[in-house]
Amino acid sequence: MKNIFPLFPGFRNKALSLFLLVFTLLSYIGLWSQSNNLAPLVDKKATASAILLSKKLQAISKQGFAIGHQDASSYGIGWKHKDHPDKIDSDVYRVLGDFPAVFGFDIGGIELDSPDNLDSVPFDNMRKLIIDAHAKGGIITISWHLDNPVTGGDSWDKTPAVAQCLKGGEERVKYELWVKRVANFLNALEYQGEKIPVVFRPFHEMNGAWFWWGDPNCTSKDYIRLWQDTVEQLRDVHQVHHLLYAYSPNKLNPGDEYLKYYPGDDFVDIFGIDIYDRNDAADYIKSVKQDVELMKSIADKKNKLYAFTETGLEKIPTEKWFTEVLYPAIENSGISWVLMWRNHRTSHHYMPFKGHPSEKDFKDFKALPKTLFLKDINQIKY
Ligand code: BMA
Repeated sequence: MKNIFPLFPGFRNKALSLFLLVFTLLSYIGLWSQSNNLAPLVDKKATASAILLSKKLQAISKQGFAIGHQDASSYGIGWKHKDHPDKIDSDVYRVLGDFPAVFGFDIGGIELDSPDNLDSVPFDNMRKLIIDAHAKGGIITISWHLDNPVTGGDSWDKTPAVAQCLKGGEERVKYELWVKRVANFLNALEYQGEKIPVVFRPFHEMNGAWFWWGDPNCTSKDYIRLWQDTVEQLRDVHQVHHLLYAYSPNKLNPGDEYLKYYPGDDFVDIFGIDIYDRNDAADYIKSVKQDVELMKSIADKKNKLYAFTETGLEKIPTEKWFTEVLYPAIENSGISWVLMWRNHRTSHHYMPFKGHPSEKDFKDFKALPKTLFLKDINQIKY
Protein backbone atom coordinates (compact mmCIF):
# COMPACT_ATOMS: atom_id res chain seq x y z
CA MET A 1 0.00 0.00 0.00
CA LYS A 2 1.25 3.53 -0.85
CA ASN A 3 2.35 5.58 2.16
CA ILE A 4 -0.37 8.15 2.74
CA PHE A 5 2.09 10.20 4.82
CA PRO A 6 4.81 10.79 2.14
CA LEU A 7 6.61 13.43 4.26
CA PHE A 8 7.07 11.01 7.13
CA PRO A 9 8.50 7.75 5.80
CA GLY A 10 7.97 4.95 8.29
CA PHE A 11 5.07 6.77 9.99
CA ARG A 12 2.52 4.52 8.40
CA ASN A 13 4.09 1.46 10.02
CA LYS A 14 4.28 3.19 13.39
CA ALA A 15 0.70 4.40 13.18
CA LEU A 16 -0.36 0.91 12.20
CA SER A 17 1.56 -0.67 15.09
CA LEU A 18 0.15 1.86 17.54
CA PHE A 19 -3.35 1.20 16.27
CA LEU A 20 -2.84 -2.55 16.60
CA LEU A 21 -1.46 -2.16 20.10
CA VAL A 22 -4.39 0.00 21.27
CA PHE A 23 -6.85 -2.34 19.56
CA THR A 24 -5.35 -5.41 21.24
CA LEU A 25 -5.32 -3.71 24.64
CA LEU A 26 -8.93 -2.63 24.26
CA SER A 27 -10.03 -6.11 23.25
CA TYR A 28 -8.27 -7.61 26.26
CA ILE A 29 -9.94 -5.09 28.56
CA GLY A 30 -13.28 -5.82 26.89
CA LEU A 31 -12.86 -9.54 27.24
CA TRP A 32 -11.65 -9.22 30.81
CA SER A 33 -14.55 -7.08 31.89
CA GLN A 34 -16.97 -9.44 30.18
CA SER A 35 -15.50 -12.53 31.71
CA ASN A 36 -14.49 -11.40 35.17
CA ASN A 37 -16.72 -8.54 36.15
CA LEU A 38 -19.81 -9.99 37.68
CA ALA A 39 -22.65 -7.59 38.39
CA PRO A 40 -22.64 -6.24 41.96
CA LEU A 41 -24.20 -8.64 44.43
CA VAL A 42 -27.70 -8.12 45.85
CA ASP A 43 -26.04 -7.50 49.18
CA LYS A 44 -23.70 -4.52 49.11
CA LYS A 45 -22.43 -5.65 52.51
CA ALA A 46 -21.79 -9.21 51.30
CA THR A 47 -19.13 -11.02 53.33
CA ALA A 48 -15.77 -11.75 51.72
CA SER A 49 -16.83 -15.41 51.77
CA ALA A 50 -19.94 -14.69 49.67
CA ILE A 51 -17.97 -12.65 47.16
CA LEU A 52 -15.44 -15.48 46.94
CA LEU A 53 -18.23 -17.98 46.35
CA SER A 54 -19.44 -15.98 43.36
CA LYS A 55 -15.90 -15.95 41.96
CA LYS A 56 -15.54 -19.66 42.60
CA LEU A 57 -18.78 -20.37 40.73
CA GLN A 58 -17.59 -18.24 37.84
CA ALA A 59 -14.21 -19.99 37.72
CA ILE A 60 -15.97 -23.37 37.78
CA SER A 61 -18.16 -22.42 34.81
CA LYS A 62 -15.04 -21.78 32.73
CA GLN A 63 -13.86 -25.36 33.21
CA GLY A 64 -17.08 -27.33 33.28
CA PHE A 65 -19.87 -27.66 35.81
CA ALA A 66 -19.96 -28.69 39.43
CA ILE A 67 -22.06 -31.78 40.15
CA GLY A 68 -24.55 -31.39 42.97
CA HIS A 69 -26.86 -33.62 44.96
CA GLN A 70 -29.75 -32.65 47.22
CA ASP A 71 -29.36 -33.97 50.78
CA ALA A 72 -26.14 -35.65 49.60
CA SER A 73 -24.78 -36.26 53.08
CA SER A 74 -28.06 -36.26 55.03
CA TYR A 75 -29.24 -39.70 53.90
CA GLY A 76 -29.17 -42.12 51.01
CA ILE A 77 -30.53 -45.50 50.09
CA GLY A 78 -30.37 -47.62 53.23
CA TRP A 79 -28.66 -45.11 55.52
CA LYS A 80 -29.28 -41.89 57.42
CA HIS A 81 -26.68 -39.55 58.82
CA LYS A 82 -28.73 -39.10 62.00
CA ASP A 83 -28.26 -42.82 62.78
CA HIS A 84 -24.46 -42.52 62.49
CA PRO A 85 -23.74 -38.88 63.23
CA ASP A 86 -19.97 -39.39 63.49
CA LYS A 87 -19.65 -40.59 59.90
CA ILE A 88 -20.02 -38.39 56.81
CA ASP A 89 -21.44 -40.50 54.03
CA SER A 90 -23.00 -40.03 50.63
CA ASP A 91 -24.34 -42.35 47.93
CA VAL A 92 -22.15 -40.48 45.45
CA TYR A 93 -19.09 -41.17 47.62
CA ARG A 94 -20.00 -44.83 47.93
CA VAL A 95 -20.10 -45.15 44.14
CA LEU A 96 -17.23 -42.86 43.14
CA GLY A 97 -14.93 -42.40 46.10
CA ASP A 98 -15.53 -38.65 45.84
CA PHE A 99 -18.26 -36.33 47.09
CA PRO A 100 -20.43 -34.11 44.96
CA ALA A 101 -19.16 -30.54 44.60
CA VAL A 102 -22.52 -29.00 45.49
CA PHE A 103 -24.51 -30.02 48.57
CA GLY A 104 -28.21 -29.14 48.50
CA PHE A 105 -30.26 -28.72 51.69
CA ASP A 106 -33.85 -27.71 52.38
CA ILE A 107 -34.95 -25.71 55.40
CA GLY A 108 -38.69 -26.34 55.07
CA GLY A 109 -39.89 -26.57 58.66
CA ILE A 110 -37.45 -24.04 60.15
CA GLU A 111 -40.24 -21.45 59.99
CA LEU A 112 -42.19 -23.49 62.58
CA ASP A 113 -39.19 -23.88 64.83
CA SER A 114 -39.51 -27.58 64.18
CA PRO A 115 -36.50 -29.75 65.17
CA ASP A 116 -36.59 -31.57 61.79
CA ASN A 117 -37.07 -30.40 58.24
CA LEU A 118 -39.95 -31.58 56.07
CA ASP A 119 -37.96 -34.65 55.04
CA SER A 120 -37.06 -35.62 58.65
CA VAL A 121 -33.52 -34.21 58.63
CA PRO A 122 -32.83 -32.75 62.09
CA PHE A 123 -31.76 -29.11 61.72
CA ASP A 124 -28.98 -29.68 64.19
CA ASN A 125 -27.53 -32.41 61.95
CA MET A 126 -28.08 -30.23 58.91
CA ARG A 127 -26.07 -27.39 60.40
CA LYS A 128 -23.18 -29.77 61.13
CA LEU A 129 -23.38 -31.25 57.63
CA ILE A 130 -23.30 -27.78 56.08
CA ILE A 131 -20.21 -26.92 58.10
CA ASP A 132 -18.60 -30.21 57.08
CA ALA A 133 -19.43 -29.75 53.39
CA HIS A 134 -18.06 -26.22 53.42
CA ALA A 135 -14.91 -27.29 55.25
CA LYS A 136 -14.33 -29.89 52.53
CA GLY A 137 -14.53 -27.18 49.84
CA GLY A 138 -18.12 -27.96 48.81
CA ILE A 139 -20.70 -25.42 47.70
CA ILE A 140 -23.91 -25.08 49.71
CA THR A 141 -27.31 -24.38 48.20
CA ILE A 142 -30.46 -24.11 50.30
CA SER A 143 -34.08 -24.24 49.17
CA TRP A 144 -37.09 -23.57 51.41
CA HIS A 145 -40.25 -25.67 51.09
CA LEU A 146 -42.10 -23.60 53.66
CA ASP A 147 -45.61 -24.30 54.90
CA ASN A 148 -48.64 -22.34 53.82
CA PRO A 149 -48.92 -19.53 56.38
CA VAL A 150 -52.67 -19.16 55.91
CA THR A 151 -53.77 -22.77 56.39
CA GLY A 152 -50.81 -24.44 58.09
CA GLY A 153 -50.77 -26.90 55.19
CA ASP A 154 -47.54 -27.66 53.36
CA SER A 155 -45.91 -25.90 50.37
CA TRP A 156 -48.22 -27.80 48.04
CA ASP A 157 -51.35 -26.38 49.70
CA LYS A 158 -52.38 -23.93 47.00
CA THR A 159 -54.60 -21.71 49.14
CA PRO A 160 -53.53 -18.16 48.23
CA ALA A 161 -51.11 -16.84 50.85
CA VAL A 162 -48.56 -14.55 49.20
CA ALA A 163 -50.49 -11.28 49.54
CA GLN A 164 -51.24 -12.20 53.16
CA CYS A 165 -47.49 -12.28 53.98
CA LEU A 166 -46.85 -8.78 52.66
CA LYS A 167 -46.90 -5.64 54.79
CA GLY A 168 -50.48 -5.02 55.89
CA GLY A 169 -51.49 -8.65 55.15
CA GLU A 170 -53.27 -10.85 57.71
CA GLU A 171 -50.28 -13.19 58.13
CA ARG A 172 -47.62 -10.48 58.20
CA VAL A 173 -46.64 -10.95 61.84
CA LYS A 174 -46.30 -14.69 61.33
CA TYR A 175 -44.27 -14.25 58.14
CA GLU A 176 -41.83 -11.87 59.81
CA LEU A 177 -41.31 -14.44 62.55
CA TRP A 178 -40.74 -17.13 59.93
CA VAL A 179 -38.09 -15.09 58.15
CA LYS A 180 -36.45 -14.35 61.49
CA ARG A 181 -36.16 -18.09 62.12
CA VAL A 182 -34.60 -18.55 58.68
CA ALA A 183 -32.14 -15.76 59.49
CA ASN A 184 -31.24 -17.37 62.82
CA PHE A 185 -30.48 -20.67 61.13
CA LEU A 186 -28.42 -19.03 58.40
CA ASN A 187 -26.55 -16.77 60.81
CA ALA A 188 -25.48 -19.81 62.81
CA LEU A 189 -23.62 -21.26 59.82
CA GLU A 190 -20.03 -20.46 60.70
CA TYR A 191 -16.69 -22.05 60.07
CA GLN A 192 -13.41 -20.80 61.53
CA GLY A 193 -15.00 -17.53 62.58
CA GLU A 194 -16.46 -16.82 59.12
CA LYS A 195 -20.02 -17.11 57.88
CA ILE A 196 -20.45 -19.98 55.44
CA PRO A 197 -21.60 -18.62 52.07
CA VAL A 198 -24.85 -20.07 50.79
CA VAL A 199 -26.76 -19.97 47.52
CA PHE A 200 -30.28 -19.32 48.81
CA ARG A 201 -33.04 -20.41 46.44
CA PRO A 202 -36.44 -19.62 47.94
CA PHE A 203 -39.82 -19.65 46.22
CA HIS A 204 -38.63 -21.84 43.35
CA GLU A 205 -40.69 -23.20 40.42
CA MET A 206 -43.10 -20.28 40.72
CA ASN A 207 -44.33 -20.76 37.13
CA GLY A 208 -45.62 -24.20 38.02
CA ALA A 209 -49.03 -24.55 39.61
CA TRP A 210 -48.03 -26.74 42.57
CA PHE A 211 -46.82 -24.36 45.30
CA TRP A 212 -48.83 -21.65 47.08
CA TRP A 213 -46.30 -19.09 45.80
CA GLY A 214 -46.75 -20.32 42.24
CA ASP A 215 -48.86 -19.26 39.30
CA PRO A 216 -51.91 -19.10 39.35
CA ASN A 217 -52.04 -19.06 43.15
CA CYS A 218 -50.58 -15.55 43.33
CA THR A 219 -49.97 -12.68 40.94
CA SER A 220 -46.47 -12.07 39.60
CA LYS A 221 -46.63 -8.62 41.20
CA ASP A 222 -47.23 -10.06 44.66
CA TYR A 223 -44.62 -12.77 44.09
CA ILE A 224 -42.03 -10.12 43.27
CA ARG A 225 -42.98 -8.09 46.33
CA LEU A 226 -42.69 -11.15 48.55
CA TRP A 227 -39.23 -11.95 47.16
CA GLN A 228 -37.97 -8.39 47.56
CA ASP A 229 -39.45 -8.13 51.02
CA THR A 230 -37.84 -11.41 52.09
CA VAL A 231 -34.44 -10.25 50.84
CA GLU A 232 -34.87 -6.95 52.69
CA GLN A 233 -35.82 -8.68 55.93
CA LEU A 234 -32.86 -11.07 55.76
CA ARG A 235 -30.29 -8.56 54.57
CA ASP A 236 -31.38 -5.29 56.16
CA VAL A 237 -33.28 -6.33 59.28
CA HIS A 238 -31.46 -9.52 60.30
CA GLN A 239 -28.05 -8.68 58.84
CA VAL A 240 -27.63 -11.90 56.89
CA HIS A 241 -24.80 -11.00 54.51
CA HIS A 242 -23.50 -14.34 53.31
CA LEU A 243 -26.11 -15.26 50.70
CA LEU A 244 -26.23 -15.33 46.93
CA TYR A 245 -29.86 -15.27 45.82
CA ALA A 246 -30.95 -17.70 43.08
CA TYR A 247 -34.14 -17.33 41.03
CA SER A 248 -35.31 -20.62 39.55
CA PRO A 249 -38.45 -21.08 37.48
CA ASN A 250 -39.48 -24.53 36.32
CA LYS A 251 -39.16 -25.76 32.72
CA LEU A 252 -40.76 -23.22 30.41
CA ASN A 253 -43.92 -24.40 28.76
CA PRO A 254 -45.13 -22.68 25.59
CA GLY A 255 -46.18 -19.16 26.54
CA ASP A 256 -44.14 -19.10 29.77
CA GLU A 257 -41.81 -16.13 30.14
CA TYR A 258 -38.62 -16.77 32.06
CA LEU A 259 -38.63 -13.28 33.54
CA LYS A 260 -42.31 -13.03 34.41
CA TYR A 261 -41.65 -13.30 38.17
CA TYR A 262 -38.13 -11.84 38.09
CA PRO A 263 -37.65 -9.69 41.18
CA GLY A 264 -35.09 -7.49 39.41
CA ASP A 265 -31.34 -7.14 39.01
CA ASP A 266 -31.00 -5.73 42.53
CA PHE A 267 -32.61 -8.82 44.07
CA VAL A 268 -31.15 -11.78 42.19
CA ASP A 269 -27.54 -12.96 41.91
CA ILE A 270 -27.93 -16.23 40.05
CA PHE A 271 -30.33 -17.42 37.39
CA GLY A 272 -31.56 -20.97 37.61
CA ILE A 273 -33.93 -23.43 36.02
CA ASP A 274 -35.49 -26.69 37.26
CA ILE A 275 -36.22 -29.32 34.62
CA TYR A 276 -36.84 -33.02 35.21
CA ASP A 277 -36.67 -35.82 32.68
CA ARG A 278 -40.13 -37.41 32.74
CA ASN A 279 -38.84 -40.48 30.94
CA ASP A 280 -38.66 -38.74 27.58
CA ALA A 281 -35.00 -38.16 26.78
CA ALA A 282 -35.56 -36.35 23.48
CA ASP A 283 -38.01 -33.89 25.00
CA TYR A 284 -35.74 -33.41 28.02
CA ILE A 285 -32.63 -32.66 25.95
CA LYS A 286 -34.60 -30.28 23.77
CA SER A 287 -36.12 -28.31 26.62
CA VAL A 288 -32.90 -28.20 28.65
CA LYS A 289 -31.01 -26.85 25.66
CA GLN A 290 -33.71 -24.31 24.86
CA ASP A 291 -34.29 -23.06 28.38
CA VAL A 292 -30.65 -23.00 29.42
CA GLU A 293 -29.77 -21.11 26.24
CA LEU A 294 -32.42 -18.52 27.04
CA MET A 295 -31.30 -18.26 30.67
CA LYS A 296 -27.68 -17.93 29.53
CA SER A 297 -28.50 -15.09 27.14
CA ILE A 298 -30.24 -13.20 29.95
CA ALA A 299 -27.50 -13.94 32.47
CA ASP A 300 -24.72 -12.95 30.08
CA LYS A 301 -26.34 -9.60 29.34
CA LYS A 302 -26.62 -8.91 33.04
CA ASN A 303 -23.20 -10.35 33.92
CA LYS A 304 -24.73 -12.80 36.38
CA LEU A 305 -24.10 -16.46 37.06
CA TYR A 306 -26.49 -19.21 36.02
CA ALA A 307 -27.03 -22.84 36.98
CA PHE A 308 -29.20 -25.90 36.45
CA THR A 309 -30.73 -25.72 39.90
CA GLU A 310 -32.72 -29.01 39.93
CA THR A 311 -32.89 -32.01 37.67
CA GLY A 312 -32.94 -35.76 37.45
CA LEU A 313 -34.69 -38.83 36.13
CA GLU A 314 -36.53 -40.55 38.97
CA LYS A 315 -35.12 -44.05 39.64
CA ILE A 316 -32.80 -43.66 36.58
CA PRO A 317 -34.40 -46.43 34.51
CA THR A 318 -32.24 -45.39 31.54
CA GLU A 319 -28.92 -47.03 32.34
CA LYS A 320 -26.74 -44.53 30.47
CA TRP A 321 -28.79 -41.47 31.43
CA PHE A 322 -25.84 -39.53 32.82
CA THR A 323 -23.53 -39.91 29.83
CA GLU A 324 -26.07 -40.08 27.03
CA VAL A 325 -28.86 -37.75 28.16
CA LEU A 326 -27.71 -35.31 30.83
CA TYR A 327 -24.17 -34.72 29.56
CA PRO A 328 -25.04 -33.90 25.95
CA ALA A 329 -27.86 -31.64 27.17
CA ILE A 330 -25.51 -29.45 29.23
CA GLU A 331 -22.05 -30.07 27.80
CA ASN A 332 -21.70 -26.64 26.22
CA SER A 333 -24.12 -24.74 28.42
CA GLY A 334 -21.76 -22.69 30.58
CA ILE A 335 -23.74 -23.44 33.76
CA SER A 336 -21.88 -23.26 37.08
CA TRP A 337 -23.52 -26.37 38.50
CA VAL A 338 -26.21 -29.00 38.04
CA LEU A 339 -28.06 -30.38 41.06
CA MET A 340 -29.66 -33.83 41.07
CA TRP A 341 -32.56 -34.23 43.49
CA ARG A 342 -32.56 -36.42 46.59
CA ASN A 343 -32.06 -40.15 47.19
CA HIS A 344 -35.01 -40.77 49.45
CA ARG A 345 -35.91 -44.41 48.74
CA THR A 346 -35.52 -46.90 45.89
CA SER A 347 -38.71 -45.58 44.30
CA HIS A 348 -37.73 -41.88 44.69
CA HIS A 349 -34.06 -41.23 43.97
CA TYR A 350 -32.07 -39.33 41.34
CA MET A 351 -28.47 -40.42 41.90
CA PRO A 352 -27.16 -43.95 41.54
CA PHE A 353 -26.35 -45.85 44.72
CA LYS A 354 -24.16 -48.91 45.28
CA GLY A 355 -25.67 -51.75 43.28
CA HIS A 356 -27.85 -49.59 41.02
CA PRO A 357 -27.59 -50.52 37.29
CA SER A 358 -26.39 -47.02 36.33
CA GLU A 359 -23.35 -47.16 38.64
CA LYS A 360 -20.95 -47.85 35.77
CA ASP A 361 -22.42 -45.06 33.66
CA PHE A 362 -22.07 -42.64 36.55
CA LYS A 363 -18.37 -43.52 36.79
CA ASP A 364 -18.05 -42.86 33.06
CA PHE A 365 -19.86 -39.54 33.60
CA LYS A 366 -17.30 -38.59 36.21
CA ALA A 367 -14.51 -39.28 33.71
CA LEU A 368 -15.96 -36.86 31.14
CA PRO A 369 -14.07 -33.59 30.75
CA LYS A 370 -16.64 -31.15 32.12
CA THR A 371 -18.03 -32.95 35.16
CA LEU A 372 -16.52 -31.52 38.33
CA PHE A 373 -16.82 -33.33 41.65
CA LEU A 374 -15.45 -32.18 45.00
CA LYS A 375 -11.80 -33.03 44.35
CA ASP A 376 -11.99 -31.32 40.95
CA ILE A 377 -13.36 -28.02 42.21
CA ASN A 378 -10.76 -28.00 44.96
CA GLN A 379 -8.10 -27.79 42.22
CA ILE A 380 -9.59 -24.70 40.62
CA LYS A 381 -7.97 -21.32 41.29
CA TYR A 382 -10.21 -18.30 41.63
C1 BMA B 1 -39.90 -33.03 46.40
C2 BMA B 1 -40.04 -34.47 46.84
C3 BMA B 1 -40.66 -34.47 48.20
C4 BMA B 1 -39.82 -33.61 49.16
C5 BMA B 1 -39.56 -32.23 48.59
C6 BMA B 1 -38.61 -31.41 49.42
O1 BMA B 1 -39.47 -32.93 45.11
O2 BMA B 1 -38.76 -35.07 46.88
O3 BMA B 1 -40.73 -35.77 48.67
O4 BMA B 1 -40.46 -33.49 50.41
O5 BMA B 1 -39.04 -32.36 47.30
O6 BMA B 1 -37.37 -32.03 49.56
